[in-house]
Amino acid sequence: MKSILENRPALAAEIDKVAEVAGYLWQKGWAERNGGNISVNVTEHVDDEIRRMPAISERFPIGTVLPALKGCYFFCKGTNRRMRDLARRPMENGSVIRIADDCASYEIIADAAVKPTSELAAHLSMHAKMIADGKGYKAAVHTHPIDLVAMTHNPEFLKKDVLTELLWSMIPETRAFCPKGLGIVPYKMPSSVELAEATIAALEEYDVVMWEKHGVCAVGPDIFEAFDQVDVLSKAAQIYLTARSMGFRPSGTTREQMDELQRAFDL
Ligand code: 2HA
Ligand code: ZN
Repeated sequence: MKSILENRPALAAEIDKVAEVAGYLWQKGWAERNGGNISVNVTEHVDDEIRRMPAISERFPIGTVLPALKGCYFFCKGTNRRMRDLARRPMENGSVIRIADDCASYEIIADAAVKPTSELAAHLSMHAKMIADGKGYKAAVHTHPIDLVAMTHNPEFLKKDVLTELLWSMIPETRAFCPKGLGIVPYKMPSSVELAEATIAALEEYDVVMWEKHGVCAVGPDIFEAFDQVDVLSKAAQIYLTARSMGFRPSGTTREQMDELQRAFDL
């Protein structure tokens, strides 16, 4: 069977990036079994031939109505699929979906009838928010970084911006490359619409959002940028945990040092 990627180098390049990041998530230990998911808005790569492609699945409800997604197409990791398999064979472990005109349902169009991620409501809600924001963001990742998830088991770190300030103070790059910090979403049932709604509310202020005792979500212009933000935050968490395991509380950079950085980089 002909792949949708054939003779579409720009679309194929986006899927290559997804596969590369899927490999990183596995290597980092953030993607046990089917843990985590990736989605990319690929509408800009859609031509008339793709628009005419018949559905290869029934129509499934999203669980919520997202008018901003009318006419949009997404590549999504498949539900119950492993990140490490997505890395090697993206089109067998993910699929391209088309949002139906009712903006409340979708159908799969290529390459195989792989049903998308169980967190589809959250992913598509994030994409609707990204379109509304108009900043050209196209990618969303949800993953389970050990260090950051562990930190959410401390109620102190769930208070607004406590974790952000701590992570910023561990290494200057965190302040520079994750300037909005880390939003916190209190625990909600995985895959629920409530989790999706709380996530997009938190994205008003942040590009990376922590789901208490579950994982992170990050958005960005492409999947590399979304991944980088989680990577930077996880590095800061590692520095904190390494210092604690050496038996001391890290002093952290001072508020003055952070403010100096903010001015220098216009953050
Ligand atoms: O896709 O991570 O939150 C598996 C998950 C659900
Ligand atoms: Zn998860």
